[in-house]
Amino acid sequence: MTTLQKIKEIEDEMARTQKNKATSYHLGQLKAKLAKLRRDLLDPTSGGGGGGGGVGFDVARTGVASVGFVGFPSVGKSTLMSKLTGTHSEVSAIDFTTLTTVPGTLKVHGAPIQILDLPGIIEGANDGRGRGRQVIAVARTCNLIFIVLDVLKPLNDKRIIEAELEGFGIRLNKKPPAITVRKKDKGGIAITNTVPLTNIDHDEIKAILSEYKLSNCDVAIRQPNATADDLVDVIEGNRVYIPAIYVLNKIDAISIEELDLLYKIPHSVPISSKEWLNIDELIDRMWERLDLVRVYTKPRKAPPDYSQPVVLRRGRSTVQDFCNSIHKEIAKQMKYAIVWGSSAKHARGQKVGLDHVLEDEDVVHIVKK
Ligand SMILES: Nc1nc2c(ncn2[C@@H]2O[C@H](COP(=O)(O)OP(=O)(O)OP(=O)(O)O)[C@@H](O)[C@H]2O)c(=O)[nH]1
Ligand SMILES: [Mg+2]
Repeated sequence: MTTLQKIKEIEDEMARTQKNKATSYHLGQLKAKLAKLRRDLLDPTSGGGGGGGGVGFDVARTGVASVGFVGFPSVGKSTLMSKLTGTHSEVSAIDFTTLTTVPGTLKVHGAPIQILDLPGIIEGANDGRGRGRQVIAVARTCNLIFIVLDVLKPLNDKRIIEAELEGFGIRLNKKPPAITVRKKDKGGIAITNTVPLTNIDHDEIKAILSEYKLSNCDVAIRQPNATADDLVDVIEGNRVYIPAIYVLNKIDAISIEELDLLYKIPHSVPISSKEWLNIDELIDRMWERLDLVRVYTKPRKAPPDYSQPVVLRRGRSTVQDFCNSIHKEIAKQMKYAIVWGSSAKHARGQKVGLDHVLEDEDVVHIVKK
């Protein structure tokens, strides 16, 4: 039996099995088995077929952050990309027009953002159909994913694409689950929870641990409504958590009433790339979700330079990161820095060291030794 057939068999069995006290151990086992098979499928060395990269998919990464466009063929990805960046990416009414990654750059609030137009995917992409696997491998490395949907097509397409990305270990608009699994040498299994367990019970947890041969470990659950999938994600460990925006394209072709309904979809922005409708909102939301930190430098006895911000990513926005992104020698030469803006304690500026965490639109002056 091939890995794909095994996956299908387990999925069918899970669909047949009702979740209750008597079946939860068995369901937990199945979930863990499924996750392991999916991992086999994606690992090119395991014989599951197909790798991550592929000819034409490795593009030079520029800019401080990247946005990847994922969607079915002909939803308008290339139309949007070409108009946003001014980079030509072939557009046509024929499916699978784009065959490789086409990179372009869009400057937002002074920050260069790399935009990656990708080929259309089809259902079954993460099982190795079409170029889907390479496309999703690129998406895995992006800081934000635009899931582009055609509003004239069934909304179920959204579910299909989400499932494809999830099958590849991408978690959309989600934080890593607040669950820890700590291995020990002996002592068996100890489960503690600071929140009530509403979606998972001890039997299911034990089944999953046993499937991963974890017979001695401490499991701590702090995640409200944690599920078996959350636990599997923590044990598997190679998940990526990426923000996503659902770009609902071609609204020029629908009525206002239909448009009102679309606005109810969380994390979505309805647009028309062809008629250039609502693109400002899309760029605003993109900026918001990228969550970048712009820092302006202030030379001695001169006003800050607001034209060229140093752009950092949240979580990597200390004074040290700021120095390094200008030149690697600067941090060594620095005596202290003066910071103005929201990260500073007072308006007249605060004296800080390399560890200080900067906020968006702060102004920094470096004092050398
Ligand atoms: N009505 C309407 N048509 C659009 C819009 N955006 C794109 N199209 C049309 O949809 C078709 C497909 O556009 P592309 O930009 O090539 O789509 P794609 O998603 O890049 O397609 P692949 O590269 O094949 O995956 C073309 O005929 C476009 O003119 C839009 O906002 N409204
Ligand atoms: Mg295209």
